[in-house]
Amino acid sequence: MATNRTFTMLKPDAVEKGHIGAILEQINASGFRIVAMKLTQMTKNDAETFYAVHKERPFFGELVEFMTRGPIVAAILEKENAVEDFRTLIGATNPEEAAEGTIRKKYASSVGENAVHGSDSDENAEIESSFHFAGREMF
Ligand code: ABT
Ligand code: MG
Repeated sequence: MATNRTFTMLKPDAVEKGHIGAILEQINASGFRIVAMKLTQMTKNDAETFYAVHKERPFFGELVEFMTRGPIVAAILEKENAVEDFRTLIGATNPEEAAEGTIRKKYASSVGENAVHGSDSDENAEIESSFHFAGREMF
């Protein structure tokens, strides 16, 4: 299996509740190497662009509102099979359906406020990483 990269955000709910350290600890313990990382806040325009695929969905307004309400931790992670393994580590979108021990099971409160993002394909990992980071910020 080739080493590749995925993109993650610790969302405003996780940051507000003080879970940055615990989540990064679990990410590191699961074998991911941090290649880029920063605390940042998305503007309304950023969130509308980042989540453009969900534009027609009924929850789009709330999603943009939520993702812009406070700072997030954006990061790029490297590991063998990074995209799939990170989705496994975070668990299902709805924390009630997330497996025991996953990040969403432990730290998410609802489908809307689900603590963490993980890219869903290698292609999206690339697009999302370059949305948030310049080349000189990736190591
Ligand atoms: P993300 O990692 O945020 O992309 O979540 P995931 O890929 O697991 O889930 P998708 B389906 O991509 O959801 C995107 C965001 O929309 C929110 N959402 C989703 C709702 O608020 N209500 C819903 O009914 C559904 C299906 C969850 C995701 N979160 N954010 N932020
Ligand atoms: Mg998604």
